[in-house]
Amino acid sequence: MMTSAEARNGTPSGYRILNEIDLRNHLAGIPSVAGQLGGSAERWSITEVGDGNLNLVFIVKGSSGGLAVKQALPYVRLVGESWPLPLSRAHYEHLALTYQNRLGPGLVPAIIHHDPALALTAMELLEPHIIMRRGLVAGTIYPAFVDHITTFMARTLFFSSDLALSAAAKKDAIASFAGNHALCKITEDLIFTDPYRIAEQNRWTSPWLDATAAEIRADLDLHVAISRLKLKFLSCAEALIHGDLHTGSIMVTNTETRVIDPEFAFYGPMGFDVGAVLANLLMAYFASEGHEQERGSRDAFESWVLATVDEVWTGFVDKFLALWRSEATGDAYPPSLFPGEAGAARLETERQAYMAGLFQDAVGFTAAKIIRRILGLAHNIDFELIEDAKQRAVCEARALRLARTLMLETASFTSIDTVTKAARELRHWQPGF
Ligand code: SR1
Ligand code: MG
Repeated sequence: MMTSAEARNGTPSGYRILNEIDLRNHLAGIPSVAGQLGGSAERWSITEVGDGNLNLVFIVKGSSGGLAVKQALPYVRLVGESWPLPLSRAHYEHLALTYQNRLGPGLVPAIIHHDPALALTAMELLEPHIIMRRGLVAGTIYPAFVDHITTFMARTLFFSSDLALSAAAKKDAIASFAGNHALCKITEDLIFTDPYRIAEQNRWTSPWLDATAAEIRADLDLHVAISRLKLKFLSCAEALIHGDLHTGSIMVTNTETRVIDPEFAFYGPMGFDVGAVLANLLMAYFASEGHEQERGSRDAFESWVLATVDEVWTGFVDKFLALWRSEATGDAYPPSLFPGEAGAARLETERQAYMAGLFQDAVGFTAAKIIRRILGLAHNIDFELIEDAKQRAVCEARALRLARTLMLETASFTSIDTVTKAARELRHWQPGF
C-alpha cells in the first residue's frame, strides 16, 4: 500500500479509473465491506451517480446494506482531461473527514474504507437524504439545519484554531494540509480572479447580464475588495476549513444534516466557510421567485431562508463563543495575561471584537461566493433550473446587486440583520432590462 506522502505527490502506480465491474471486484475483496453489503457480490447493484464537478460517485447496494463510494478522477470532471487535477485531493478529503467525524459525529458521513492508491473512499450511504440545494429549489424548509450546521462550523473551526491548539500542533496541522494547493488554486482562480476579468471559462445569462458583467470587470474598487479577500484566503491559516461549504456539499432530511465533500479542506480563514453557507442561502432566496408556481406560493419558504441566514450567523457566534469560554486550551490569549475580573471582562470584550472581525470576513466572502456562481465557470442549480432565461437573469441580477454592495460597503454591514434587510429590499427590485 502506498504511503500518504506518495498519495499527496502524484498519481499512485496502482491507480485506475474504476468502472462498475472493477468496483464490484475491488469491494468483494475487502471482507469487512463485503460483509456490510451482504449477499453475493454479483447481486450487488452498483450505479454511478456523480453529478458534481470533480469526481465519480457510485451507490452500491447489497442485501443487507449500502455504501457511497467516491473516486477522484485525475482531471476535472466538469471540463474533461484537458484540466488535470491531482488525485491527492482524496487524501486530504479523507484526512478532513476523519477530523470532522471526531469533532462533529453524526454531522458528516462515517468512513467505511479508504484506498489511497485508488483515491477512493467508501462512506456510509445517506438515505433518504438529498442534496440540500435540490430541496431548496423545491422550496423545502429544513427545521434542524441551523442547529446542525452551526454546531459543525463552530466545532470544526474552533478546535482547529489557535484558540484550542498549541502552536506546535497547529503548525503541524497546517503542514498536513499544505499540499492541497491545487484545490486551493481552483478557488483562487474561479472565485477570486476570473469573474473580475475576461476569462474563457466565464459564463453568465446573456444578453441580460452582459452589462453587469462588464461593469464588474471594470470596477477597480471591486477589484481591490476581491483582491483583499483573496489575500486573506491565501495568507490566513486561521482554522481547518471545509473549503467548499455550499448547499451542494450538504445532504439533508427533515431531521438530519450531513456535510460531505471536504476535498477543498486546508487551513484558511474561518469566514470563508461561514460566508459559503450564507451566500448559498441568499442565492436560494433570490432564485426562489424563479421556481414559484404561482405568485406568493413560496413566501413562507423565503421567510424561512432569510430567518435561517440570520440564525446561522447568530447560532454560530453563540456556539463558537461558548467553546472559547470553556475550552480555550490553545496558545492564543494566555489566561495569565487576563487575571481577575478585569481580565475576564477585557477578554470577553476582545472575544466580541474577534467575532465582529469574523463577521466582516464572512460578509466579504459571501459576496465573492455569489458573484462567482453567476459570472464564473461553475454555476448552481438554484438559478440554472429557472427555465425562462430572462427571469433567471432578473433573479441573478438581484443577487449580484446585493453581492456588490456587500463587497464594496462591507463595513456598513454591522450585524446579520443588516444583510437580510438588504436582501429583502432587493427581492422585488427590477433591473433595467
Ligand atoms: C472546477 S471545480 C468548480 C467548483 O466545483 C467545486 O464544487 C468548487 O466549488 C469549485 O470551485
Ligand atoms: Mg464538491
